[in-house]
Amino acid sequence: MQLLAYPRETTSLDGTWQAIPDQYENFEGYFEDFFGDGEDDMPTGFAPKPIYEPEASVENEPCDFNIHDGRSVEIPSSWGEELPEFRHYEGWVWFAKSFDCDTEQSGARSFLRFGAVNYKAKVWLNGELLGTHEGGYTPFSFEVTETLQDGENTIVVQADNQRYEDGIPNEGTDWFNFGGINRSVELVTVPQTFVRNYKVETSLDDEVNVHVSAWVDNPQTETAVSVSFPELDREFELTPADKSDEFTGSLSFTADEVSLWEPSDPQLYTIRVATDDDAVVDEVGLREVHAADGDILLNGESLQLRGIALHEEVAGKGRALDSEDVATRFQWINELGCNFARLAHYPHTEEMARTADKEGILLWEEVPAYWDINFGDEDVQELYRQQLRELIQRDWNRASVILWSIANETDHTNDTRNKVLPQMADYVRELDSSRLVTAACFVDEDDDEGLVLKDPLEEHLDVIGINEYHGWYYGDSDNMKHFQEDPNGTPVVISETGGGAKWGHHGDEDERWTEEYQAAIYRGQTSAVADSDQIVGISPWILFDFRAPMRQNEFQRGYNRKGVLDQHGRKKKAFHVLREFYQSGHLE
Ligand code: GCB
Repeated sequence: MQLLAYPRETTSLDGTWQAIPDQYENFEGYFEDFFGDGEDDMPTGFAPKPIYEPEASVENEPCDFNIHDGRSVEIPSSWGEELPEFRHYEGWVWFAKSFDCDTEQSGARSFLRFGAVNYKAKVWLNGELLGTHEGGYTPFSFEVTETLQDGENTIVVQADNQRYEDGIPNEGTDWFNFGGINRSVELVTVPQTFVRNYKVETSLDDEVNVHVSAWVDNPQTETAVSVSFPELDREFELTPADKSDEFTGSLSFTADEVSLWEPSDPQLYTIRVATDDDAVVDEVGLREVHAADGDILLNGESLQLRGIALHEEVAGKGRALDSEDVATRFQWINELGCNFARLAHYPHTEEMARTADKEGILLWEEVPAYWDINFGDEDVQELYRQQLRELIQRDWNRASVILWSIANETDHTNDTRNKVLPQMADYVRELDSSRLVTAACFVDEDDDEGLVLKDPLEEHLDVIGINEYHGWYYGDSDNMKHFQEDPNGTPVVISETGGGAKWGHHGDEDERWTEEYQAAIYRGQTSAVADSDQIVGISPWILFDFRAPMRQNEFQRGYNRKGVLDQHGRKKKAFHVLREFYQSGHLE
């Protein structure tokens, strides 16, 4: 179960770290040898200086790798932005940080938590290997109670951003592979018995029913778990469920006692989940989402999604967003008139969802199961489940998140994929049955039938995402008007549509790469979806231009130019077309 850190006071380990690139993967042996029996066998030229007992080092000993002698970098960051000479580097980088700890003062147990390290991480504390993690976008933590020392401590992280055939994503993506410790590192201290995670689910009948589960680490027979909503003046006890660490309970409010969370009124309430000597305090929205009769319903009312897709990227910073960057993104989203955003193609920083809760922006969140995943491999399937679990258990208390997406543009003629993706959809529902499951799929062109859905995954999804580029890669921009409504009546969201333009490049509407060409595509694409009953929303591709190594023509030069803003936030004409469409009332 994912350890929640945000509803607690934690000690930040962000700030200046040391970074040592290790392109030839030389140093792991020497680093490990230093702490083990192999110390004497180290080849002289590579021997690291002892790092915890400097007085033991031999004066003037040649040393090619010293964990304390790296380049200084600020964490969190993407290393290619911090160290421009490593802009295109994919490989190992060693990171180290020393910090002081007063173990008397800190809690009974301590955990080291990483918000995200792209792509693989191997972590040591004071020379002891804590463990490894794979997956570049989700948090992980290690218990360090026994390893943490009074006084100085040193964390060492080996980060590896190579792309792997059996990775998720695998080797090919249309986004830049920013390596590094891209999100915050924290020390979380807790009592012996503590609240590891909790989940709030709301369902509506005549009343507003709120079901709360809490996972307590190291529960004792006498452990009592209470939940309170101070603003609503309600408190209740949870009872142990069948699983030994889970406690559950429910309470109901009358409809006029609470304001349900919705985009136009994103009411949040304080929730406190506590054991005798521990408490997490958070803010949650109470709301119900489900799909029925071709609609997505929020609190029983059908929703139309006026959206935009975005990558997690800031020019000059890579994938390490700070609060100001998050605020800027929501400013753009609001200016467009959106009530919805697709956080593509991997879990973004958790601050995005926390801000979306406050701003009333509905979210689509996804894992990077993108294009060609090695679906048949059991380890890959396990990694897939792990990434889903880490995302879902991180964000399942965010009212803004309504859709979990399990895949993007995977091949629907691949039998293995068609066997595995339904299992992933089921797994998501096992973890969280209070949201909708989706995936971004293709629409097929059929001579007789027009545009139709032929993806067998459809029957396993609550909402179908369709990525279509009519007017850009193929066809006319308004071709989606030939979309054949699906007899199953599953709601459809156009999860991608759009075309490219270089900001400031002007010309005729039929001149590719001009802002005018892109704006004309947007006019066609939006008009085509405006009147379809089954299409209940769109999230055009994309809010801003982003780094993409496979885009290298004279207008692109390493950027995917499909943004309605460029990478600096400058508006293209399509921004205004989309804004006007959202103001027109077609998707109300
Ligand atoms: C897609 C992908 C997205 C690409 C986009 C494009 O369908 O899902 O990751 O960036 O097309 O620009 O072609």
